[in-house]
Amino acid sequence: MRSDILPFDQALRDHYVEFRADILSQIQERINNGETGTFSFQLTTPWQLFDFENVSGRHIERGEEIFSDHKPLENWYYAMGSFSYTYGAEVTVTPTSGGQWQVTINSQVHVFDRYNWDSQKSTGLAGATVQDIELGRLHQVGLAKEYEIWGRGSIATETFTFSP
Ligand SMILES: [Ca+2]
Repeated sequence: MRSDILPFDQALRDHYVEFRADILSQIQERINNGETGTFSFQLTTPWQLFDFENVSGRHIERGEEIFSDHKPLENWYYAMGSFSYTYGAEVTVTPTSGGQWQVTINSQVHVFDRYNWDSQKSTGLAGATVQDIELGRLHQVGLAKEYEIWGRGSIATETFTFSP
């Protein structure tokens, strides 16, 4: 998914920078509060929204032939539209010599989407505009089904030395 949706990959990189800064300030706070031995904690970020139509440097409008150069991106767009993601991490901090600490962050990306039909929106599909409310009616009569998508990435490990 990250390799198909490069703007999402970039959003994750940017989000991880913020997440890592939050982790470091939590570590700093715990050490300030008197931690002297190894400690661990878990942290998750609030859910973030990834919206194809809000990707910087790229103007995307429904119904436009904008994915002709990148089929996998188009597939994700039609399967999920906008979706939510979050980072979760397990952090372990161990004192080393000279007042420094070794930090290990095991982090993982989670993705969530509820594929439902929104009567305010329409999508250009095969040259025709299909109103979402029509698709919603299909759902109501049992021809199409709303569903949820949950996904998670592999665990990434980062280890480094932290000087309070
Ligand atoms: Ca969606």
